[in-house]
Amino acid sequence: MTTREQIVQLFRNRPGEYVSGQELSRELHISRAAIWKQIEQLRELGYEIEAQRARGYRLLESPDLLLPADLTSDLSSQLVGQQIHCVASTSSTNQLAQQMATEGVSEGLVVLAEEQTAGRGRMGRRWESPAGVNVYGSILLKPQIPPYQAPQLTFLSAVATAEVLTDLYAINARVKWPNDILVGGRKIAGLLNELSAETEQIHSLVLGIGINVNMLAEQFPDDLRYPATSVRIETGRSQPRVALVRQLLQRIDFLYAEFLEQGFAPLRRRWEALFDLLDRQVEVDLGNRKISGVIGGLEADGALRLFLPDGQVERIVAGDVRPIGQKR
Ligand code: BT5
Repeated sequence: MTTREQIVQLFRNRPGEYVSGQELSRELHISRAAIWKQIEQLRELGYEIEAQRARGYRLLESPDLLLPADLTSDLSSQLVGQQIHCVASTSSTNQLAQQMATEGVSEGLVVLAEEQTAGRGRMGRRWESPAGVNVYGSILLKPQIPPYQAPQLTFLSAVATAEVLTDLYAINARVKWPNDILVGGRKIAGLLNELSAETEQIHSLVLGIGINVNMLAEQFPDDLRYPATSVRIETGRSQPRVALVRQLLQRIDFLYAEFLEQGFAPLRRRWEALFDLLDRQVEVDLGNRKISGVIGGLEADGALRLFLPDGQVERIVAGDVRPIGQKR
């Protein structure tokens, strides 16, 4: 934690109370003049801090910055977010989390950035990551499961994101196979899970989550593959990111524990409940050919089960799925 974050943490531990300059200086082992300088810097960042000569400092208002001290206060999770690393800017939080994993960081690490300069989508695509408005985060997991089961965990971040968006903002977030989160057919979040494993053992699984929170329509480029939206566009007002991230981490923590205890079944049920195309007639574009059939849900390895007209079952591992006809 930086000195600034430690100061914020001290304020957070005593909500609404004055903390004297003397106490801050004693706790942080720096001079009172240095404390004053730090307070000034916090004010520049948008913290509203009252100073009273006889009583000390009091935190009145915090800006919507993603800082570990803010995120961990009131965070009720066992594993996810026990360590949070926040940076102003990085190429990609997934890349940073992977790098930290090779340096031996524990499972549950969360990496967050205010901005990504090379945000990654799938298959070499780009994720638009302007500064200060959205959530760009990566969660490091090291599950003790055989690598072939790892794809099951890729549905965890989708379920967590869609459930939390729906709970917090009363917007109807739905999942699109394999891994998009849509509201009214518009993409509000994208997920990129990256696995590092050998045949027998998983080294790390990084769950990358990008959520459009306060992004405005004019901030989206024109050439997106799907129409896009943000929480702000859907709810009509800007939303604090700290509460969203806290809920998200708690949700992932819960779902991960549930997965480790009970396996894929509960997660699969949750995902299927968020999926509009279950039991629907669809057409799947496989790149070289198109097939149609009825979606029968998720297979244990994350493939989509498709019932073909001749009664055969086809497993879809990659492709574009589009509904045709009415729900049966
Ligand atoms: C994804 O890829 O949807 C995965 C995005 C994952 C982003 C997170 S942010 C934190 C972590 N660190 C990273 O570096 N990445 C993860 P894909 O399905 O390939 O979608 C990418 C496509 O979505 C692009 O080609 C654009 O057309 C479109 N797109 C790009 N940025 C967008 C945005 N902010 N909102 C909506 N659509 C976007």
